[in-house]
Amino acid sequence: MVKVGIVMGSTSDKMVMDETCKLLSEFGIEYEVRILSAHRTPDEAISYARGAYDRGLKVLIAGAGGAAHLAGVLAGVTTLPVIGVPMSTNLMGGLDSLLSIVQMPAGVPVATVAVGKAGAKNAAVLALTILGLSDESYHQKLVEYKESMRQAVLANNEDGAV
Ligand code: RP5
Repeated sequence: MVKVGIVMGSTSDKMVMDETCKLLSEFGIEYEVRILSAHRTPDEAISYARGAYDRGLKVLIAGAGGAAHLAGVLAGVTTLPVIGVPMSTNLMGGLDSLLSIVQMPAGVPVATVAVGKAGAKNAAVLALTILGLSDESYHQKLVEYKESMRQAVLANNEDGAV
């Protein structure tokens, strides 16, 4: 059953948001992807977010860049947690995207992750964390993921590795 809805403002966001998809697949989390824009297809973006809870989705992830209003618009019409992924842009490396997503008014949070691919990966990890609160199998995946990161870092200190 699909648990996570990934929405991106443009196909130009796809290369970055593929990182979210890859990691969700690794975690065994079913997801769906939509290209919907807060500016170019506002009605469809809002309608998608409005129906997401009733369709059984648990988390929405929105990737957008520039005047990145997508995550905020989705958050305005859903009770699901919304994670925002800012795209890198030519303006100060994506600071425009980051501020557009993170600076939400009180009462309408968007869980904003880092700009670019690191953020796209963290959106998947955060989705796993949220799902893990009510499903032990996802929690176990998170425990294993963290342990594998720990092992990978420590391996750098083995004889001859550095
Ligand atoms: C945003 O505008 C999209 O999320 C994308 O990051 C940015 C540029 O979109 P394109 O002009 O490349 O379609 O809405």
